[in-house]
Amino acid sequence: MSAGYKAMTQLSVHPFDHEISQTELKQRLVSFAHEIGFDPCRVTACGFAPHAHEFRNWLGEGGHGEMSYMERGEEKRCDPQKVLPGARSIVVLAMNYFQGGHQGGGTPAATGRIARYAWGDDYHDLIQSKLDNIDEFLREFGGQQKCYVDTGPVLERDHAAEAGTGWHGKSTMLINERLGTWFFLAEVLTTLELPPDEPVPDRCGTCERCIKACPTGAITAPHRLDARRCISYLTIELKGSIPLALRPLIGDRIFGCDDCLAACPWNRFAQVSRETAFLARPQTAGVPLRDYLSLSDEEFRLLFRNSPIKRIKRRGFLRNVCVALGNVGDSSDLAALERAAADLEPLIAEHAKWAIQQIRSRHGISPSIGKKTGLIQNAPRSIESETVPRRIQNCYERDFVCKSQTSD
Ligand code: B12
Ligand code: SF4
Ligand code: SF4
Repeated sequence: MSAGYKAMTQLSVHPFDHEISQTELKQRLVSFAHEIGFDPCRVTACGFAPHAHEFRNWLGEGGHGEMSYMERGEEKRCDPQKVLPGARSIVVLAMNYFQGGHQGGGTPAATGRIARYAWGDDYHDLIQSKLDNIDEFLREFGGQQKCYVDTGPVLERDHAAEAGTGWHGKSTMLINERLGTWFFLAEVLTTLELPPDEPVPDRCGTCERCIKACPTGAITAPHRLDARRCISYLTIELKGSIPLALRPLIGDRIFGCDDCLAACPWNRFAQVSRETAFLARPQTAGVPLRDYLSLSDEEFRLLFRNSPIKRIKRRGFLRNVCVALGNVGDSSDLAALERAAADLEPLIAEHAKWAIQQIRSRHGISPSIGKKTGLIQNAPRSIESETVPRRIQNCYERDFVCKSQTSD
């Protein structure tokens, strides 16, 4: 049980000893949610998703690409009663992850870009444990709950818009006038009836900056996103080969994409999150792209322990690194790419060969140069290529030292 929860229950009159009004229960819930790190916490009645029709059209057009879980959960996503029969309310929670500034170290072209949401620890684990606290809190008042963050069969943005957590931006991002777009959503479906909040007005106006900023044209019209073109989908969800035509448009992005978020003027008001777990990890700050290519499976797991990046495994991550190098790399990256072209994982090898071709044609390097001189195949590992494993070791050694010091 969290310290926050204990404090709240000590203050509260037990529900079975003393009836409290729905309004009072909601007030206590909101302050408890705030205390454990959520902001805002709002409520909507548990009804059919207002844009279920648009969601079904999106599936019908194949806008979800290979995300078959979206189809499997179709009925439940449209009707939350199918998720928790008898649910009366949906508590919508938001958690700010804005870190301020830019990812530390190096120039973006040399190091690759990772979407903000993945700079630090995995939000699923962190938020799920806080949702367990909310569940525990509501159980005290006789509620039965189902809690979700991202992975559940719920159209999260639809219910969040109903609760007034924000409005549906043209980028499809939910926008909150105080937080901008840099926040995660989570929902608690509950059998308790709580007073609903009001939706907020759409404040996009005539702006279309997100649509113009999208490098791949994935936002095909306001509120419509073709995931098959979205860099976030291509670098995270897609398991196989990245379509050739889209590779050059990915630029130096190696995990996710923030362009339509960064372009949104509502992010001018974003405040830095009070949750430090989302801060960028020192292990990956300023790592030259080519150095990632020397990671073994074990080193990859260590480097991205508790990070959202671990999900795509070494094969997916190195595939993305090859694409980024193909777009922004130069002749100094060829040696590392030649080694990756011989990787036992065919997905990595294929993307590395593509990257080599891109660099050669961009810099006018003849394919015979490396072969004749042996400069490329036999090139020693660059000094930097040793730094990733060393960084990992240093980090965990430091971690270990710090932990043992604090436990003294
Ligand atoms: C599948 C998915 C993806 C896919 C598809 C995204 C998409 N737009 O559909 C991909 C992999 C591309 C993706 C990318 C990202 N995702 Co995502 N994703 C999801 C997931 C699992 C489902 C989304 C979904 O249902 N899509 C189906 C389409 C039809 O729904 P939708 O795009 O949300 O559209 C809604 C509105 O646009 C509205 N609508 C439709 N038509 C119309 C018309 C009008 C006029 C209006 C007003 C509204 C409207 O209704 C739809 C249903 O609610 C949710 C979690 C969840 N369970 O909901 C997270 C989620 C949406 N993702 C999230 C994040 C953070 C991201 C990224 C920023 C990550 C990154 N940096 O790389 C990008 C942002 C890309 C973008 N512009 O959306 C957050 C968004 C938080 C927020 N503030 O909005 C969520 C909610 C996860 C979470 N729990 O925090 N994601
Ligand atoms: S996340 Fe990137 S690729 Fe996807 S819609 Fe937004 S700007 Fe386009
Ligand atoms: S960039 Fe403009 S149109 Fe796009 S979501 Fe933000 S305010 Fe709306």
